Amino acid sequence: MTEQTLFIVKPDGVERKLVGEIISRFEEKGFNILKLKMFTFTKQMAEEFYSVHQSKPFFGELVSFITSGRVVAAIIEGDNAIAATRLMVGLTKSFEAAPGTIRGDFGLGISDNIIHASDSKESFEKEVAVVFK
Ligand code: FUP
Repeated sequence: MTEQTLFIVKPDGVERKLVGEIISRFEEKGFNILKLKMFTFTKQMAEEFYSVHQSKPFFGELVSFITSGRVVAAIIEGDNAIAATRLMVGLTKSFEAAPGTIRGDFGLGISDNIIHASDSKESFEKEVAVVFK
């Protein structure tokens, strides 16, 4: 089933010059890139983007980290894009993410876990509305 999803290379990924490597992985996997955008989240955008986490103890840190520098957002398209992308990204805590995944190969952090990817069609639609408005 052809589907679209969104990923965002977070400020740590941009800072560490991993943008090209990460986009390459998705191209090599077979996805089409439909949109690309480099920008810096405002606090208001970040709070909206992460609103499902509003009540969590890590919300402040999450907003502060994602607004700390430039990010690169991509909308990609391919078969089972949402699930396939989540597999390529790896578990949330980078130190638990399997080798071969983006988080598993490039980091150890939790807030600074290099990349975000939509976890459902609903999240994708909500996130695109924030990022590509
Ligand atoms: P993921 O979908 O893997 O990006 O993870 P979540 O949606 O569960 O969490 C979103 C972001 O919140 C993570 F990227 C990092 C941050 N987070 C923490 O800082 N601490 C936690 O215990 C869980 C998530």
